Amino acid sequence: MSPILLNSIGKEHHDYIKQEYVKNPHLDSMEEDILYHFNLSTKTHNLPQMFGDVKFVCVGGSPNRMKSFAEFIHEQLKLPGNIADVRDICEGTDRYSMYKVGPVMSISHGMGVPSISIMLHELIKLLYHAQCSDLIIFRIGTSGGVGLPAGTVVITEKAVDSFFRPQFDQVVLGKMIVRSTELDEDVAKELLKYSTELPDVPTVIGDTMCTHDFYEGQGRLDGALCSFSTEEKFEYLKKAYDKGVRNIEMESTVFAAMCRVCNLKAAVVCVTLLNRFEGDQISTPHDVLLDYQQRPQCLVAHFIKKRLGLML
Ligand code: R2B
Ligand code: URA
Repeated sequence: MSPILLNSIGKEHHDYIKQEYVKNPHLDSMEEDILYHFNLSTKTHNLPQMFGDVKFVCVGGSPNRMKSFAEFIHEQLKLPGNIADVRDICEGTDRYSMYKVGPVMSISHGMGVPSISIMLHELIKLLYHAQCSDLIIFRIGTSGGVGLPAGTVVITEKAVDSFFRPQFDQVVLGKMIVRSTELDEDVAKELLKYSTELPDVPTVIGDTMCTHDFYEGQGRLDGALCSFSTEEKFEYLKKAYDKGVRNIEMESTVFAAMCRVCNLKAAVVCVTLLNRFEGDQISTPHDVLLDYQQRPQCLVAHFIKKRLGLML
C-alpha cells in the first residue's frame, strides 16, 4: 500500500509522491507556495479541490485564444452550466489567463521562452500541489511554415533550437545546463492518426524550430534591423527544411524540456500562418487567420474527446 501523506492543506492522501511532477527538493521545506504570476497560493486556495480532476492541460500564447478554447471545449464536451460562467481563474493578475472546464485546463503563456517558462514553473507546481495524475499537456499555437502552405497544422516530432539541435540551453548560476527536448512520441502519433478524421485540418508531423526572436532570429528581412542578405535567408530556411524543420515558433524547446524533466506527457501542435519561402509579412486576412488558429484547437479537442470515450 502506498504511504499516507499529508498534502499542503492537511488532507489525507495516498499517492502524493506517485506523480513526481516537480524536481526541486527545496519545495518540501516550504510552508506556503505562492504562485505569484497566477495570484494563487497553497494557503489561500484549495488546489486539490480546484484542480485535482484535471487530465488535459492546453497552453497557448494569447489570453483571448485560450478563453475561446475553454469555451470551445465546454461546448464540445457538452459540459453542464453556461459558457458565460467560464471565468478567468487568474483574474487577480494580468500576466496570464487560466480557465478550467471539466477535466481540461486552458492557460495563456505569452510570447517567447522567458514568458512560457515562468508560467510552466508555476503551472507544474500547481498540478503537483493539486495532486493531479495521468496528465497530458499540449501547446497549441501559431508558427511560420517552412515549405508548407499556410493553414497546415504541424505536430512537432522534435523541438530544435536555431542550430537545429534537439536541446534547450538554460543558464543556471552562470553555467549552461543542456536539456533534451524530446516530446511524447505516442501522443504525437495518436494526434496524427486523429487528424485524418478531420478533413478541414490538414496536418503533418515534423520538427519545429524554436527561436528567441520573431524577426532576425527567424530569418526575416522585414524587422527594424537586418544583418543578412535575401540569399542568406533562403539558404538558412533551405537548410532548416533539409534538417526536417517544418515550422518556426518561439516556445517549443523550453516547453518540451521542462515537461520532459517533470514527467509530463507533452505535445506541440501549431498551425502555420504563412510559408516562409514565400514571404515574411503576415498579410493573410484576419478572418482567415482566425480560421487557421482554430485548427490546432479542433485537433486537440478531437483527441480529448477520443480519450474520454466521447467519440467512436
Ligand atoms: C508564435 O507566434 C508568436 C509570435 O507571433 C510566438 O509566441 C509564437 O511562438
Ligand atoms: N509565429 C512565429 O513565431 N513565427 C511566424 O512566422 C508566425 C507565427
